Amino acid sequence: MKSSARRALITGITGQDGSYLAELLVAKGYHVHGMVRRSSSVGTQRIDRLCLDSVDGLTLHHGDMGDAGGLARLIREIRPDEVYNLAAQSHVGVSFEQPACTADANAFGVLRILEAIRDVQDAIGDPIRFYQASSSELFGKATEIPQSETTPFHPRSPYAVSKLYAHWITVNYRESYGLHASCGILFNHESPRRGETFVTRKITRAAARISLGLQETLQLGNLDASRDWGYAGDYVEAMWRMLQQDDPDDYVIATGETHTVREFCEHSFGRLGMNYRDFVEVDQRLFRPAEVDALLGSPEKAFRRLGWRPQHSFAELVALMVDADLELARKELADGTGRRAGDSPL
Ligand code: NAP
Ligand code: G4F
Repeated sequence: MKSSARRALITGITGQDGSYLAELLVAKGYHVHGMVRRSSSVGTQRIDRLCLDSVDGLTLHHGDMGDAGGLARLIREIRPDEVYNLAAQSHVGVSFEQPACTADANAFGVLRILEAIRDVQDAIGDPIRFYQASSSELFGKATEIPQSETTPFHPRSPYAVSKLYAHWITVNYRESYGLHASCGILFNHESPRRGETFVTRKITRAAARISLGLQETLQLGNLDASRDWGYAGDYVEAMWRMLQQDDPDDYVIATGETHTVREFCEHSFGRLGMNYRDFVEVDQRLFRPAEVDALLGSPEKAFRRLGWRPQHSFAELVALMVDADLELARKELADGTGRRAGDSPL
């Protein structure tokens, strides 16, 4: 029996985007089902507040992108109206160290979900709309500036190659079986909930800790890479809008502005009255075997068709991340929990 509330399944609900999307969908009256993988320690911090606030609007299930049977059972039991596939080994640098497990979760995991959706849809007749988290990493060694939906792909990492398969298998299931399946080609998006080993969060966390004497230096790799950085809270709205369209399609989601890692450092340390040059050290071990030098998105199609616009500027993004990390660092100082050893070497 289907209840009247629309049902959404989010894989990767414990991640940065999953937590913002879950909040958005619960606020819109959805019943959200979140897939969580089993871990030796609980990893649901980003959705803890939501779990407390929306007892009736959120149900968590165990599942893993590697487990085809479990994914199929979940979709059969939940019978979601919408599936948002956000689960992935999402760190580009780590994908060079773990290419096979990256491919299994990010590429074949998507195939497993698409197969499950196809089977359930055929059996029950109700359409299930599907969102795939594609990435600007697909453009890699980009042949056009800015990059749009028609720019050729040239992936530069095992992560990007896995996302390339995921992207094309989603397009293929749309064309072959008529699935309402859309890919959001999202450029980098950040927030205070960003994982601590991605460069933006690594910088804002370190700047805050250094300003309070909890850390002395920050080791980074390539400072000259540039990215089109937006705010994650804005980007999940675009995901939802894609699935509300009559016809499925693929969309670039970006701000249309690019900044270097060096500029991100300047702004972050500058907000706390410091010069990044006094604290940042370049560590050759943090360079990647193949780099994506520059990314800049053209979100024109999303502006026109989805009516979507980013709501936060680059300066606002840096400010909200630095301020949140300063609050966290103050708490660490007060609790005595700050790690004196400093930043993660990753
Ligand atoms: P994230 O914070 O790293 O979250 C990834 C999520 O996937 C986590 O919930 C993680 O669970 C889960 N996961 C990883 N491997 C899994 C597996 N084998 N089975 C089940 N769940 C698994 O990533 P994000 O920044 O929110 O990004 C969301 C999605 O968008 C990802 O697919 C990413 O590749 C893609 N994307 C991100 C960006 C960006 O700038 N953020 C841009 C383009 C595309 P745990 O909590 O247990 O680790
Ligand atoms: O923050 P990053 O690790 O993000 P990257 O590689 O752009 O990937 C993120 O965005 C993609 C969208 O384009 C997503 F698909 C993906 O899932 C992920 O969310 O690195 C950004 C840049 C790179 O050029 C990297 O070489 O920063 C450079 N960088 C310099 N020093 C560093 C560091 N990156 C990390 N993680 N750590 C460093 O110390």
